[in-house]
Amino acid sequence: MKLKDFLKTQGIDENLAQLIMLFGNQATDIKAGFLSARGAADTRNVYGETQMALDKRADEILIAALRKSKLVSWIASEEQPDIIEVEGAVNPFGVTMDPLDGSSLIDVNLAVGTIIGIYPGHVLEPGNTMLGALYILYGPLTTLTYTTGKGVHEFVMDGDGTFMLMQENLIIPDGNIYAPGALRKDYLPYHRQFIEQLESEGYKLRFSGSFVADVHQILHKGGIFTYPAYAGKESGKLRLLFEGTPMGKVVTEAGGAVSNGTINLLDVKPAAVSDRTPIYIGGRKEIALIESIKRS
Ligand code: AFP
Repeated sequence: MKLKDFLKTQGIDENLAQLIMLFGNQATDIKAGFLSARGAADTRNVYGETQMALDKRADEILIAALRKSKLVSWIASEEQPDIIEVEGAVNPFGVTMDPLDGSSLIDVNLAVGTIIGIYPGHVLEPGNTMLGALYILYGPLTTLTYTTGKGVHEFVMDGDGTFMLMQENLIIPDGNIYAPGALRKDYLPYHRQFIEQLESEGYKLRFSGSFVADVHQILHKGGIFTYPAYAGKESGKLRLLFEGTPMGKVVTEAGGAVSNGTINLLDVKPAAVSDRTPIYIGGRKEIALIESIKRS
């Protein structure tokens, strides 16, 4: 079944369905850049990181499509210094986007992706207020995984650029994969204890450098991704709004959980779009373990 037809069966708001389609419809254009827009751009983003040409291209494609559609009032992009307000928007939605997560892997042809969070209004709200979230993964296959709070559903792009249903009502299984970000020498004591416990239980390491791809793997195989607070970066590295909450929403709706090590990440109210956070995302069992170790 096509994404468009599937969305009709879900009884969700028409504007929300159109918005999900809009993101899916940009995937072919973004993918075309993998051949034509490789390498670094000569600019840096708000975090001081070198932007890849494809980061900028994906950002421009998505912002242009959103502005044209007038489907959202607010756009917060990891590649933009400020929240963009859309003139004449037809509804009050806000979106957060990481146009191309894992962009340091473009040059080596590993999976990267687009991460989107959808809010009923302004985006500086806790993740648990989100209307939905989705990500598009550009791997050997291009897939789109979304939730609007009615299950997590996955689609695959066919040869014509149409997303076709691949798996309905995804549920994260029990698993034994761990994807640990940061350097071991910088681990804080509670995090070291957590990782050592996973290792003693035989968890296998899988970490690519692309959060969206690593979490996708955890969603399908179970286990945990973590990019913790660490010595020198006690606020963590990953972005709350662009990475943590949207992927957290997807994994939570699939029966998993997301935490900053202390509380559910979806309960955290951002102070600024640039907020960073420690993150633990994956199975409920593993999230309960880190929270209990950190409390003790
Ligand atoms: P980019 O989109 O700038 O490549 O950032 C990737 C990322 O935010 C996340 O996708 C990875 O899990 C993490 O950084 C990898 O960080 P390290 O390079 O420090 O392992």
